[in-house]
Parts: sequence; structure tokens; C-alpha cells
Amino acid sequence: MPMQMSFRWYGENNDKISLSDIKQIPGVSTIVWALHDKLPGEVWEVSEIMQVQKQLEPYGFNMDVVESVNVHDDIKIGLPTRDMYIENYIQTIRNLKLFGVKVICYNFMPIFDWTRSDLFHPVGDGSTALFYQKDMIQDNPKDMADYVMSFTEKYNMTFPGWEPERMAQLDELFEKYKPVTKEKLWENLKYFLEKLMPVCRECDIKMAIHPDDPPWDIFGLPRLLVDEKSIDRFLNMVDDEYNCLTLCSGSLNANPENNVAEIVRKHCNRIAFAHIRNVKHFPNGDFQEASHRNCDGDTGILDILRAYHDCGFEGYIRPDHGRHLWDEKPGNVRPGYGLYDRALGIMYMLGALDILEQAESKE
Ligand SMILES: [Mn+2]
Repeated sequence: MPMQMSFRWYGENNDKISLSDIKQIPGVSTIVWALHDKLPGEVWEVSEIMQVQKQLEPYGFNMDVVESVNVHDDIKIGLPTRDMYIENYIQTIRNLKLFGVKVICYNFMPIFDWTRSDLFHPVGDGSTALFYQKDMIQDNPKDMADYVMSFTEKYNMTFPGWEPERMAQLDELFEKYKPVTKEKLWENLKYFLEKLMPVCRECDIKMAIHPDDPPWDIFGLPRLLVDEKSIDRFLNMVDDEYNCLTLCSGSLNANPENNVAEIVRKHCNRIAFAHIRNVKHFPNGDFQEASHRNCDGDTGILDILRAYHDCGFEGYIRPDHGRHLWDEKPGNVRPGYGLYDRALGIMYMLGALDILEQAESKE
């Protein structure tokens, strides 16, 4: 099967972008979805999943990719209660199987999901984009949590990984993570995956971990999936075809040392889901998200697309984040997840991939 283009959608009444909007973008077959009101650890019930299926059906989209089924902190910390939460996770996998889901994207980042210092930073052309100012994210996690949570309140919007319920217990969470060294976190990830793998095989669902964003320790919390070496370790640790990657080019390339195209060529058969995002680096270590066009950032988007093409990648691919364009402003757009720039990104990717394919068929 050729790779399938996908688009992340936050669900009815939770996303200003409609399925009809997405249908008008050429080439999209797959909606990347989730039950966004579920807390980590809760079972996704069949009846709830069915509602999403009913929404997608009229448009002919498949629901093959879920992003994310979030992992409960007790699993990451390795508390005795983790077994109960793993059982719930397994039940969710079984329920998702009933709807033909093929890939579950998840992450194993302690406490914080993606982290930025500015969600609407001017790009210079009138658009805005997510921005990371290195010296702002140093000491006080509360400042950053407050910043992100202020958006939650102001715009009545919740961000995956930034559930207000969890953020309200930030001190407690930091306390709980104290004994969790990097090695301990690796062990806990292994424990989790080894319990899941037999079920994944039975259900034919791949677990596809998303690398840490940004790819370095923040606030003294360990981060595991940060570079080629750690990705090698991860894939070897649980060497199973159902233990896969969501290879996020933007997350990894936030560290300019990471050569994403090289990782694609090395591990293509273990990549289930490709996130394509371009990042522009500043000499002081700050970075800003950029358009998908190769020359607008430093990630090497064309090299990455060529690598996927050359390897005969058969998984799912999506534009990751986009800038906020035209009428997309705070209050009417989900940071990083506007309609326009992601649609432009899709056209750019399809253009490049079509040319590669055409060149090959002429050979
Ligand atoms: Mn990503």
C-alpha cells in the first residue's frame, strides 16, 4: 500500500476545522483522531469510538490512526497501580481494533507534553508560529504551565497533554517523579510495551511512540527519545514489529544535530507514522516552526520526503504543525493546528512525492 496522507482533527465541537474543510484538501485519506475528553488511564468505550466513526463515514475518511492514547503518569513513574492502567490501555486497544485502527501514536514524556515559550510568535510575514525561547524554559515549570493554561481558560480550549486536572497537581507530580531517573524511565517504558506487544500483535495495531519535544531534558525531567542513538536503543529494547515510531521531523530536528532523513533510511520499516514539520534555528538555540517549504527552515524536508519515497514507506504521513495564516488568530485557531498552512504543507509534500514517483516510473 502506498503511504497515506492524513490530517489531525480534534473532533466535533472541539475543532473549528470541519471534516468538510479537510475533505477539500487533495489526497487526504485518513483522519488522525482521538477522544480528547478522556483522561490518561481511562478506557475508550466502544460506544464513544462509534460516534467518531459515524462522523467520518459520510466523508469516506478512514480512522486508522489515533493520536494520542495518553499514558497514565503511574505507568511512567512505575507505581504498583500501573498494572491497572495498563489493563485499561489494553482494553482500549481491543476496542480500537473493532474499528480497524492500525496505529496508536503516544508519547512517554514525564509531566509535560510538547513545550513552547510562545504560541503565536510573529514570523515576519504577518503570520505567527510556535516558538521556543531556550532561556525562558529553564527554572520554573510553573510559569510555563501557567502560560499554556492561560490559553486554556481564555479560549476555552484544552491541549492534549496539558489537562487542567493534571496541571493543578504540578507540585505533587514533580514530587512523584523525583525517584524516576532516566534509566528507571527506560525500564518503565519497556515494562509497558512488553505487556502490550502480544495484544498489539493479536489486534494488528502498531504502537508508535512520538519522540520528545523538544529533544532534551527540561525542568530536570528526563527525556528518552531525543536522537538517533536513543531511537536505536528504543527499537532494540523491545524488538518487535509492533513496537514502532511516530517519526516527528520537527521534534527531532529542534536539535540541529539530528539528521532526520538518515533516521528514516535506517529505520523505515519501524516507522508507522510520519510527522512532517520544518523548523528554523537561531544561533542562540531558539527555534521557530516554519512552513513546509524546504528553504524556509533547516530540517531538510525534501531529503526526508525523498528518504520515505526511496524506502517505499507504507505508513501514514501528516503535516505536523503549521503557522497561523490570514484570519487565524489567537481565539479562533488551535496553536500549530490551523487549516491553511497544514493544507499548504500537504500540497507541498504531495508535489514532491508525485515528482519522485513520476521520475521513478519513467526510469
Ligand atoms: Mn509531531
